[in-house]
Amino acid sequence: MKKYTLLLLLLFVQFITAYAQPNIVLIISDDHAYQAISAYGGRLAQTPSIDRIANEGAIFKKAYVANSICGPSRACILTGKFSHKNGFKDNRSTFDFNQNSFAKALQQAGYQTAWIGKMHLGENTPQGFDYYSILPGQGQYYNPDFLQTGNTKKRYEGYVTNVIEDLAEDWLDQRDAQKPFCLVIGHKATHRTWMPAIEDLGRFDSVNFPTPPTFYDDYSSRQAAAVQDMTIDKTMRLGYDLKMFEENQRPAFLNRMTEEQKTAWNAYYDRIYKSFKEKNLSGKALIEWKFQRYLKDYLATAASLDRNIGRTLDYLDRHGLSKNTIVIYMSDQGFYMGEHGWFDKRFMYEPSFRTPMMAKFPGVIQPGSEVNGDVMNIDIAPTLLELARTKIPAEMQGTSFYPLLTGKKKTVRDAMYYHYYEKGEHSVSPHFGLKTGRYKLIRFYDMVDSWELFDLENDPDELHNIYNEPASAGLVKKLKKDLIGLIKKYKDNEAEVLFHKQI
Ligand code: SGN
Ligand code: CA
Repeated sequence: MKKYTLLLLLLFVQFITAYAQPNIVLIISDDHAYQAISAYGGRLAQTPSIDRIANEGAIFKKAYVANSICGPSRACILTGKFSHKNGFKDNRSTFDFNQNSFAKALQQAGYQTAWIGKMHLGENTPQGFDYYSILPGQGQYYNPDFLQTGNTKKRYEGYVTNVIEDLAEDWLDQRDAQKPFCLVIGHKATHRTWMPAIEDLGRFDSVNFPTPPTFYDDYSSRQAAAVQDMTIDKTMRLGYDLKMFEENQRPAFLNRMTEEQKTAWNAYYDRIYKSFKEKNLSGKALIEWKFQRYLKDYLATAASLDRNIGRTLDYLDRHGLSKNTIVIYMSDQGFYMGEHGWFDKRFMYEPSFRTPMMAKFPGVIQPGSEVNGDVMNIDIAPTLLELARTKIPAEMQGTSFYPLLTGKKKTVRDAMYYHYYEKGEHSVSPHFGLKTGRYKLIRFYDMVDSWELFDLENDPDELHNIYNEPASAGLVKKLKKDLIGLIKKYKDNEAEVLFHKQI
């Protein structure tokens, strides 16, 4: 009899574990390019912790964003809606927290929720999070301030990526262990101006990075690419971005550093500056020197990011949480690591439209699997809600990719829609477009008025705009029909008017 009771108890525990709502850890970094992640085959640097998520779970080869810029991307992730529906179209917007979000839906489903780190959604008080500790705006790399639940502001000494992880672990320590949780960790790294932690200064000094094949792109056949302001050559600044300063022109950001941080920082960059001056570079040699310095600093911020993601994974292991927790790692968008001669993002071209993404969830996601179906950042919210076994609000425009995680399906969408709005910094013309498996059709409007069409199979680097070629006429007609179909489906009324506007 005793044996049966024990067996029943065991079955009951198994049943409860299998059906318990899983915990969710969503890690969103800022501007982290898939080219800089070793799990993607990138050879620029090793990212062992991020790769660990891919190895223990799945790597997404075709994850894309609806609007390739910080705040808008996070608003898409949170709401499961495109920018024209969630209202946060560019970084100057302020998010309307009165609308629904995965965080609010999870709270209603019994979750405790927290957002810690960079959020970048404007001035309004966050809703949907039992706890938040967020960087104001872009935040600071050194000794950052945080806005916390209850409208308090607190400064923490240390390097931002470490501090964010510390705060995330503190929250996990203090949470109610009886309830499932959803924790969003928003990292500032690898955002401009790429300030490494003291311990990572010089980490890549002995490495010479290869320039990408499109580094000296001449932008022929692509008007919008020709008028942007985001080249390593002209836009990237020697002082501001690459920290090359005369001793008597030290930058203001040093003022926040402790004496110890300042001394180590100046010792390192003064040495680089001295050797830079001695070289007296110009022309291509100067551009390539800037490229090297850019990558060294960027990848050093990524090294700290990767270490701290390792800390998150270790915490979950140490506390027996890994088994029932889905961990998703993604960036808010992709980034140019010198492709087309650029840094920054915004364009619907692959390096910025695509974003790195991987997820692990033992028992559900097969370790070492590869997801090749297209997914978008607006799909995150419905996916999380399906995982939590709660209702997906009808207004969410994304599609849950849960069947891709379990391997039940290979695709959840045939085509992807994109709309970028911001005008100003970096001079990228607003545009919208569609990507099917093989083709990409883009309509630039406002700063430049043009259409672009790329055959990604024959031209993966998107150098040849074939929109105006007579042989493309039939294809253009078909893709335009698909594009207007998506515009109507997603009710992007502004784009519908622009679509019909004659050039
Ligand atoms: C800042 C950066 C830009 C960057 C935007 C948007 N300039 O304005 O280079 O494109 O953020 O980035 S900086 O001089 O302030 O570094 S986003 O990731 O926040 O969208
Ligand atoms: Ca960003």
